[in-house]
Amino acid sequence: MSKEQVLKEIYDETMLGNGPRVIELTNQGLSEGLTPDELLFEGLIPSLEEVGARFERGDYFVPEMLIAGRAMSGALDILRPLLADTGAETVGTFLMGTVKGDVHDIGKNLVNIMLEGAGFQVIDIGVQAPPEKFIDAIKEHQPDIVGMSAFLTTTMPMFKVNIHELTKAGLRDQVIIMVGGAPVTQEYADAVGADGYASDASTAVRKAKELIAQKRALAKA
Ligand code: B1M
Repeated sequence: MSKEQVLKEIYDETMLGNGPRVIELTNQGLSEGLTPDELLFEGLIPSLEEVGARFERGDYFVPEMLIAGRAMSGALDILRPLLADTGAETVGTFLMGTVKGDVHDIGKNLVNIMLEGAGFQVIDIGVQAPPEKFIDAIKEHQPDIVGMSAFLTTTMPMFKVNIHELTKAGLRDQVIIMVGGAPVTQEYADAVGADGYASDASTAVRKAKELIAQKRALAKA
């Protein structure tokens, strides 16, 4: 099978939620010389984007989104060590969670993989994380950055709630706060008082490094 055929089939089978076949194709793609980035950005992610578009048009429903998401997660499990294996040194600690009320985690997991690959130690507190969970984890792990993901317009307001609760707990100034997720924008991040925003996983890594460098430079001055 050519590389193009593998990518096309990954796209189609992810959309159909055929998890075992997507895993098979991911392994086949790797053995035929496709890079993890190609599999991700030219096969898996475009497929989920189309799933979302079909859901919006009313052609797909929640079960179809669910099985497509599971198929993507299976492929990510294979790609995770390959994407993360850059031998980079630890550059900081990143605490990451999807906010309360939101179960989406594929995007968050992808950001985590890229962060790990860039040398961050990542602590993942999972999905539907209430403010108390962020607070307890900050106290326990003392991260440099707290990342919050929200994928629904109805859960984005949890950023503001979380930041308010962190401020009340006296923790706001100890950490850098980054937010992200499909409906989030730079304007929204500014409005809720976050320190940083990124639209995708690789930008998130760049932004995280930039924010840590700024904070360390300020601490030295
Ligand atoms: Co849901 N869902 N979903 N869904 N789902 C979306 C998000 C939606 C856009 C689909 C649509 O209508 N087009 C829509 C939200 C609309 C809105 O609010 N604007 C939607 C909806 C409505 C819902 C339900 C309400 C449906 C219902 O029940 N009626 C429901 C909500 C459940 C809940 O959370 N309470 C629901 C449920 C689900 C499933 C469980 C079935 C499943 C989730 C599976 C899982 O995550 N384990 C699911 C899926 C799969 C999707 C779509 C199809 C795919 C999401 C995804 O994984 N994308 C999605 C449509 C879409 O996004 N095209 C959709 C791929 C991923 C790599 O991209 O998540 O954007 P993304 O992550 C990116 C960036 O956002 C960024 O980097 C990531 C990697 O590049 N990023 C950050 C993420 N976090 C970051 C943090 C950062 C920085 C960057 O700093 C800290």
